[in-house]
Amino acid sequence: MAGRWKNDLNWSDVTPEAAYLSRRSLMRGAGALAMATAASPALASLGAAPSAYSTDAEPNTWEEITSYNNFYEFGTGKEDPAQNAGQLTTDPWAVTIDGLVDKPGAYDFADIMSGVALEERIYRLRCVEAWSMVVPWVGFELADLLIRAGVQPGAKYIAFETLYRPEEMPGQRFPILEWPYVEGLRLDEAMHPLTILATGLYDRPMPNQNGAPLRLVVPWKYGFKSIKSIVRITATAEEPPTSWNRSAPHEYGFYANVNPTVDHPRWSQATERRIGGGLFSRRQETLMFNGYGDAVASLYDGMDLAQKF
Ligand SMILES: Nc1nc2c(c(=O)[nH]1)N[C@H]1C(S)=C(S)[C@@H](COP(=O)(O)O)O[C@H]1N2
Ligand SMILES: [Mo]
Repeated sequence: MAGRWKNDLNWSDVTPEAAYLSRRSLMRGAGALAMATAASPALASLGAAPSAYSTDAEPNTWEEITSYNNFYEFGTGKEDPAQNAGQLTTDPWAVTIDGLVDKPGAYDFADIMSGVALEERIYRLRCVEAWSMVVPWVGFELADLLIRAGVQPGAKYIAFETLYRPEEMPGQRFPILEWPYVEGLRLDEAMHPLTILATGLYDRPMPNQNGAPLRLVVPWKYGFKSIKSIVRITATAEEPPTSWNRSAPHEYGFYANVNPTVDHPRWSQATERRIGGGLFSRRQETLMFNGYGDAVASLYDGMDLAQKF
């Protein structure tokens, strides 16, 4: 049964951070959208507005972003998701919002979308495997949805769950991870204006291999926190389990903040390979919090980041 939102809260309830990021000009945003539209005549534009939170870095191409993926539900190879995700049914789609919220329910994707203002957010994405991309996501702030659901005072964390449907997700027929894929954020991380639920990229609806119809994007954390194809969002008092932490706790922590000074036990995190950089391109330095430190470092004041990795 689909719930209906009461739009009794407005967007000003979500206070944006001071404009700490260099403002991306509207002209540049408009140009990027026009280009994307020209490159994809078959699909309707989502009409997302540009955002001051976007990076000025050159986005990766549609081809790169949609053909080099991690989505283990469709296989462990980088090309498996593009090959196998086409069979995923994303309509109808419902997201259950439950736990410590005022308005729990199973909400139709359309209901969720009816109350949000879509923005383009061009973010750096840094995978824990030390490759990176720049992706022009389309989405809305997770905080908008959490405010509409009415997160209750006792909630300290937000848990997320991916669809479990082995008939359409061949990777789930194998015990690669414990299924379904689960992730979590501390409530303040979830409410941060950089944290979005993305429903598209390059001004087009989200391709299945990138996590259709909606996936999390947390740009200052390693990519595995950005859980795809979400069917459940739960407000909870306890730190929720997360898939990669469950699978290899000494390698992947709950926080997973991008940190060039804390190496993975099996490789350095000091540098990264930008996808599409070309065969002879130099690796680039990985930035603390993936370059979003001005916006998020204060969330971790007094925390030992080598301990809480
Ligand atoms: N459900 C689910 N979400 C997932 C993954 C996954 O295997 N399953 N992989 C994660 C990892 S490791 C990364 S780097 C990003 C990749 O997102 P992209 O393929 O859109 O670039 O998705 C994350 N979200
Ligand atoms: Mo990743």
